[in-house]
Amino acid sequence: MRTLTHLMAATALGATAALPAMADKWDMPLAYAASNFHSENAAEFAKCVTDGTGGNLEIVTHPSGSLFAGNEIKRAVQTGQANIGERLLSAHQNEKPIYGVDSIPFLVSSFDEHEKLWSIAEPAVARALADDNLHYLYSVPWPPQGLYVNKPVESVADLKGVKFRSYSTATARMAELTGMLPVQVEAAELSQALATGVAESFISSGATGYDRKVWEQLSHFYEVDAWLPRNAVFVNQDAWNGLDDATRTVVEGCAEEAQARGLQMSKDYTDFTLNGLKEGGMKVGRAGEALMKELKAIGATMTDEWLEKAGDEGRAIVEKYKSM
Ligand code: PCA
Repeated sequence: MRTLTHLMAATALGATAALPAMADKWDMPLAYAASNFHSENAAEFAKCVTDGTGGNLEIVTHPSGSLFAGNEIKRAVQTGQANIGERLLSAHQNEKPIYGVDSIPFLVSSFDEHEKLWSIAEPAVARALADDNLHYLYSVPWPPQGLYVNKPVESVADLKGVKFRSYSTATARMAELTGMLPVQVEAAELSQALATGVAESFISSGATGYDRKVWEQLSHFYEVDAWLPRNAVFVNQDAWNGLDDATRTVVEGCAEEAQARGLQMSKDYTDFTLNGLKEGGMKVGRAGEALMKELKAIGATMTDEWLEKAGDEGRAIVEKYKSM
């Protein structure tokens, strides 16, 4: 009997030693609706990792701010409350100006220009994230940003006193400089903010207006192409360090695919959602010349302010972009 027990214990030990590393499950908080292209892309990325590691690393996405609200996600991953997450980086420009490199008004107005800027800025952003205990994996741009309002607007004077929903320092600053009254609201709370009159205007992509069905409250979307901000996906540095090489290779491969796929999804979603706004009854079109001229003057002020804060690193990125 003693011998049998010993034998069983030895077999169990041997079997354990032969098993691969313990399977791990990572929760991935996302701020935007499950049907939004960023969230769909992240779900595909999560599946790619889960399948590619044979279930050794399972990633489970939690859209709509259901696990952590948008403005909590970066801190949650930094501190290891979640191992991985996605966040709109420009919402953290107040922490480090480099996080707002994608929100310098009117520096880039199209996907191609934006990708050119990002190819220069990406290493600096990754370094800033590393400094925040975050390992950068991939990022995807939102479509160009336009102005949503509940009335026709021909000049900045028409915006005075309008209650404005902001999602970043840049959107809030633009509101201030146009005489609007900014209040920070996550996309997940946007419909409610509009329905209760907390906000009556905002700057965003056609995508977010479409996701949140804003035609129920708002009448106009002016395409001003102010900038294209990015969502970034990052991993807690300690969690990343804990992965073996084979797992890291799978995650990196899936991330590279997600970055390319997400860019295409963003482009495809642009026209689809602008058409959706029109079908919802909104007037969608380019802003008039007078309004554009005034917004660009405000943009120039904001660009100077950003360059001042971002110092040599920021200036070098913008100068390199302009010289390309
Ligand atoms: N949608 C997000 C950020 C940029 C965008 O297009 C939002 O409005 O919160």
